[in-house]
Amino acid sequence: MAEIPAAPFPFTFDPKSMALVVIDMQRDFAEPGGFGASLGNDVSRVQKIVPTVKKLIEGFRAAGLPVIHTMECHRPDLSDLPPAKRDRGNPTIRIGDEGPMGRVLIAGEPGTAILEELAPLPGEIVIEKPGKGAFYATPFGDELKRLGAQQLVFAGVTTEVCVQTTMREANDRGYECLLAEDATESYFPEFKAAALAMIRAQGAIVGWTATTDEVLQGIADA
Ligand code: C5J
Repeated sequence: MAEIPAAPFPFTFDPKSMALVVIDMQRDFAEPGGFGASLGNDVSRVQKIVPTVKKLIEGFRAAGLPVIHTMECHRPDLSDLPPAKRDRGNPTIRIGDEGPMGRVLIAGEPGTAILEELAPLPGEIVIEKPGKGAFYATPFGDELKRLGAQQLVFAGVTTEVCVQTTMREANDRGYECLLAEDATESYFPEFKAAALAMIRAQGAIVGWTATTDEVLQGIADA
């Protein structure tokens, strides 16, 4: 077994069962004119982690380990968008509306795409998810089983919403989860700090956290 010097204690792993899950690094959350900005958020916070997420992705690829990407998005007919989700908040444009980057958070629209720098390679798994968690109404669980993945490293946005929800869902399903601290971000720095603390509290009740360099060093030493 290999080891990453994580908090609250080292994360031991078998490289054969490791995968990277990159959550929702989409233009709609990172660029002006998208869903995140429509809710009044400072999207530059998300842009700042792009080089670190890229480094993590490239490290997994170089080690021959799977990279899975998720995208929060809905069908063009909105049949998978509960009114409770569409009506929430006070955005300038709602999910499904026409915005500067096409229809907001709709599959296939320019704004829904993963950022170009982090684009999936042909053959990498891309999970389109209508919820905050990646297991709900998607083939994510089946894909993890197919890969034989048991230990998951997480990156992406936002820390306390889609990342934490997916980590909690994965933890309940028996996966061991580690969040790369500097490859995730929130629009609210205090929520990011709280989410990291919650995840590793009580002896890793949801999982572990470590820096991208610590993760990549652990993989390189394995
Ligand atoms: C949000 C996400 N925050 N990907 N989505 O609505 O975290």
